[in-house]
Amino acid sequence: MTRHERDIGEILETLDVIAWDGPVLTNMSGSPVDALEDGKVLYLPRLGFGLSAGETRFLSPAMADAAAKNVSYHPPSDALKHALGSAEDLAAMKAMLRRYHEHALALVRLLLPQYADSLEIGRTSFRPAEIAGRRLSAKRDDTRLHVDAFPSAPTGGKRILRVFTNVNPDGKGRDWRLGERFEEVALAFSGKLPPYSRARARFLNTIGATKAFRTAYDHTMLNIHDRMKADDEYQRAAEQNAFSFPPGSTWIVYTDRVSHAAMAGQHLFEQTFYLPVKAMADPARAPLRILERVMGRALA
Ligand SMILES: O=C(O)CCC(=O)C(=O)O
Ligand SMILES: [Fe+2]
Repeated sequence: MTRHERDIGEILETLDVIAWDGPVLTNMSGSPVDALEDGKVLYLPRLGFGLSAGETRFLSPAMADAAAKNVSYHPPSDALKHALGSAEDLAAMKAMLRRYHEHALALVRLLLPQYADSLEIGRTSFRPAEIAGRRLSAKRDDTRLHVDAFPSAPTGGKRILRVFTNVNPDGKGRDWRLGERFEEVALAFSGKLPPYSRARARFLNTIGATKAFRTAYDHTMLNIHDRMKADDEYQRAAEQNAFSFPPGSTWIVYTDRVSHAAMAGQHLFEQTFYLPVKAMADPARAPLRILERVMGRALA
């Protein structure tokens, strides 16, 4: 089977933004929200995240605990996790992640003003470890094409919107693969799933294995995520485009809908947001609704 690519312009929508609070120069025909909801990646090639002279020392895998690999920050509670260093280092790292969070929030408010009142703030992460060559189980291996779905953090259908910025100081890109459209993914992987059990979902929630109740939607997405990653032939032969996001660039993507894999790269910032389906410009484009159409039943 020959592997197909799409024209990269069908996948990336490029916007010229050089400051986190604007202005935005674009010759896009539609709006940024339209492109995103349609499954495109908003690519901002000239929007970087500047580190101060003191912060560049954090560009080292030694700053994150070995098991987690990423430093994580929760803006609503101001809690920093998985960071290593002196009390002073931790305070400075926290301030750096907080600043990234504020920039990412300003950016989504600028580009996606219709979401401003409905966005929920998720975690901010700093990823100082090289991602190529890690040995992980298929399920945890983000070098395999997947749509995001997290075993312990069900969304109930809420969208997962993420902002990424490559801050690599040595000119190294963040090498991604971008896969086929979600409609195709849904057709390929939503058949013959293990049955959903509300009783099991309740149990998982009661014992704290999930942070919220795992709905039929979450069950479906998690199974699709795992099946995509486990399928070697799919990984090899599915339609996909390689793209390297250079240092000093930012991209925004609905990772619950866009099939993606991160192959190589080091030093990245990321901010996660959640958006209720009803806050979308067109809720019919949510994975929840697409899956319901493909599977012919309600999932929420
Ligand atoms: O670290 C990256 O470049 C992206 C990994 C990934 O799949 C994700 O964050 O959803
Ligand atoms: Fe992912």
